Amino acid sequence: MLAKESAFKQLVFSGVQPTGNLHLGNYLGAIKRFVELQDRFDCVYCVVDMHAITVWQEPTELKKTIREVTAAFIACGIDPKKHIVFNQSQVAEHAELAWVFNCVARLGWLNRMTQFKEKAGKDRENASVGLYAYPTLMAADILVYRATHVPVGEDQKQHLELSRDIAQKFNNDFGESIRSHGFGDAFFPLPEPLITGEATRVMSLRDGTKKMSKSDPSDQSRINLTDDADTIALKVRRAKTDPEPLPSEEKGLRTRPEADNLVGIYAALADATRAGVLKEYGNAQFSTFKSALTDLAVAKLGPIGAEMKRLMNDPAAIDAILADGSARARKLAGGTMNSVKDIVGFVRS
Ligand code: AQP
Repeated sequence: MLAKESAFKQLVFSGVQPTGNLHLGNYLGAIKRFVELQDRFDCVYCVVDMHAITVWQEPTELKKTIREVTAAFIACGIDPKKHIVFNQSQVAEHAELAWVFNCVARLGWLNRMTQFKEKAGKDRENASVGLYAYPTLMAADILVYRATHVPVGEDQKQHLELSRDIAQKFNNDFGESIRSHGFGDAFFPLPEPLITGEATRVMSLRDGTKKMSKSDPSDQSRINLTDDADTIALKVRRAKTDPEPLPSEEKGLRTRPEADNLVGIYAALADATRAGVLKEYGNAQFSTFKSALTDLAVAKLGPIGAEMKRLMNDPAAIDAILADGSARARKLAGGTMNSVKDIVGFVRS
């Protein structure tokens, strides 16, 4: 029988790709949640640059976006002294454990991953091997810290389930070795996804059935964390809606994806619920609601964007945060990797 998950020290891990255009979805679905979890858990937050290169990244641009995501973490309120903030490529153990997991995960499991299908599109033969193996690297990111909780947006749920399958199979396949090395019945925890709140899947402002995404060619589809007040106001004003006023109850949003999205965004920004927002704005015209949403978004995002810009003016200070976080992450990851090598049967000096 597997050890209970509570047998593991509680630890939060999550990552964001430095692929440009950090947006409201990344903030509400992930980074805002990272900030909230800091009081209850030890946290490890990673700029996953090795994931980013699974699709082409311009090298000079990549350096800039790694620093930009780091600046966003700090500007949103993550404390890099109390917790660990670093970039993935500075901790080689992520890649090392990913290789072991490539040998644990099954082709059939990876073939089911919808993100690969969506990102590779019709030209699958031309996709990188890295894009295909993305989920095993993600499992390694989490499990190299033996993290127990992973805050992510809804789109990452399937990858998290795969991470749990990999952890479980490793624990089963190497069960005897795990026990003989004194690790009890399970070496890896089964990491829990934390997908909660009103904005686990923020949708495009141009199409309420499509996820808000960094790679959408239309900048009007998303609110970027660095957008100024005028740009936010324009994007909210132009956001697609339907002709009806807002419903007074949540069930009235079910068949209205654009209305549901805007109410969800408002609720998440205000730390409220959709029902609470509709209490105030039920039966309001979109013009009234959009103007309130603009004020709220500018009030919440304005200071973050300004702080990001200030931090980005001092890249050496950002690099120092990443160097310090990487050194601390390496210690934790190195310990796990030594144990994994012993469990798998590698000889090490
Ligand atoms: N629209 C979203 N709503 C809620 N959460 C979201 N996340 C992303 N989009 C939304 C969450 O943000 C975290 C970091 O995402 P990522 O940078 O690792 O990768 P991503 O999911 O590929 O981001 P994009 O914006 O969706 O990029 P593209 O355009 O490449 O598809 C994750 O926790 C994610 O769930």
